[in-house]
Amino acid sequence: MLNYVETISKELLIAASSSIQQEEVFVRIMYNKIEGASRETIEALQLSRLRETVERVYRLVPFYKKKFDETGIKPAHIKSVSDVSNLPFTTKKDLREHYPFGLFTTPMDQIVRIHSSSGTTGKPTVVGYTAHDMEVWTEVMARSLAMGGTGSGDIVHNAYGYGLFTGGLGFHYGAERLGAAVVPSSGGFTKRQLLLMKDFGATILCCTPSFAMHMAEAAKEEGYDLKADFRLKAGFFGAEPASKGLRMAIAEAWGINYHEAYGMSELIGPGVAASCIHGNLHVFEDHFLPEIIDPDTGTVLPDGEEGELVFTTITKQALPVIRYRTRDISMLHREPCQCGRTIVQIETIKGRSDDMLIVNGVNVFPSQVEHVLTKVEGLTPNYLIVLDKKGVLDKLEVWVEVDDRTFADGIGALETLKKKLETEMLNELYINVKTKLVEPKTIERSVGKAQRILDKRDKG
Ligand code: DLL
Repeated sequence: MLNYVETISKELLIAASSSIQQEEVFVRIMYNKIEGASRETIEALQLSRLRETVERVYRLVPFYKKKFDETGIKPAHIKSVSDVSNLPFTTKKDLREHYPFGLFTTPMDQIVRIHSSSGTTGKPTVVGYTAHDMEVWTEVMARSLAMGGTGSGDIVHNAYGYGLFTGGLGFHYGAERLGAAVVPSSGGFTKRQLLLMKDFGATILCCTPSFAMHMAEAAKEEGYDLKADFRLKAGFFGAEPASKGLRMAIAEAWGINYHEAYGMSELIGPGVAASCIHGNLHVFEDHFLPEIIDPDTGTVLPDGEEGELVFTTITKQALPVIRYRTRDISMLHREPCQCGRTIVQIETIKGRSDDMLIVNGVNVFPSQVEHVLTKVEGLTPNYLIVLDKKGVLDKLEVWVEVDDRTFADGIGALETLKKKLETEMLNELYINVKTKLVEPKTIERSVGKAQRILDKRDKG
């Protein structure tokens, strides 16, 4: 019987008629090789890369040397992949305290790119790439996009922001590597985006889930027929959490396969994990070593248990990070996927531990609220969570837009809908949530990451 890599190779080689196509096929086979490898092969590769990385940061970055010395850890102590859990954590605060380039391992003449995350307070987080880092990034982005069958002949409409944000340029390089034609449209200008997507015959859409939903709504308003006027077959959505309901609504509205893209600038940008045709989110663990920890104690948790994702980069040159605390809540799975990939899977991100709302002692993730909204007929996934104080108690209110039809049905229908929604919220979140149904198109849309929370509790 042919193994996974051989099956793919055979299928692709049969499909490839020209030599250029054959070359692309070989690139894809190379990418796929590690993704379907045995656990021993993956771990052997990870161990040698981990050792190199640990040795590198110990030798070149005083911050790491000091931290390792304080805990009595030496690079030579890394004997197996699981030994990574003996190393100290790195946090966003550490990056900020070494602003801008203090944790780089290379002199600036080897840096070819700098990105930075906006950050609402204080200094931004700055990340740098060597030429080799750019090559790794391009590879993992190509591998992400290949999960949706992207290749030459595809038109990739890239509506992630270009600039300091890693989304736009990350997807750009990956799509080009696969031989696809990229339309670098960046964010905003919804109507023009729709026009270009239709006229250029975009087959792949890349943007945040909230913007994908917004574009679907705008397209309907403009009188487009989403399935007949567009040629989209797949989309790569990420940079923010999206509930199952929202993911399904986007796939349904556009008539496409929904692929998720996960990553963060501190690790590389997008390209840390991507979901396959079966909807499983695979980590490119030949470059990023994941762990799940208890966010309060720092203890490593077993597969299948929910906690905070921690990553160690094992091929980065300019800015390797050791046990970086992402604050993202997820869990690991290692069962082989139907797609043939054996690389570890992460559960779709539930939210960030620092986004978790504590309402009168009960933990609530915005994604849970969104999940309820997408289950109730008559609502749109446009919402705002408003937190306030009433005396000593927290008050959580959800403002949500109703769809045009429900709005036209009048007060009676809205009252019934409101009651239904509040009951569903209580069942899902175990707290009383006040809801406010608002007119269609009254909640502000975002072109990048959506802002869903308004917390008024701290202010006076
Ligand atoms: O958002 C990189 C990216 C761009 C990923 C485009 C995917 C697509 P940062 O701006 O540094 O980088 O933000 C990283 O965004 O820690 C998560 O909290 C969140 N995030 C990213 N992808 C997902 C996702 C980019 N698929 C932070 N689901 C991360 C949920 C996500 N949250």
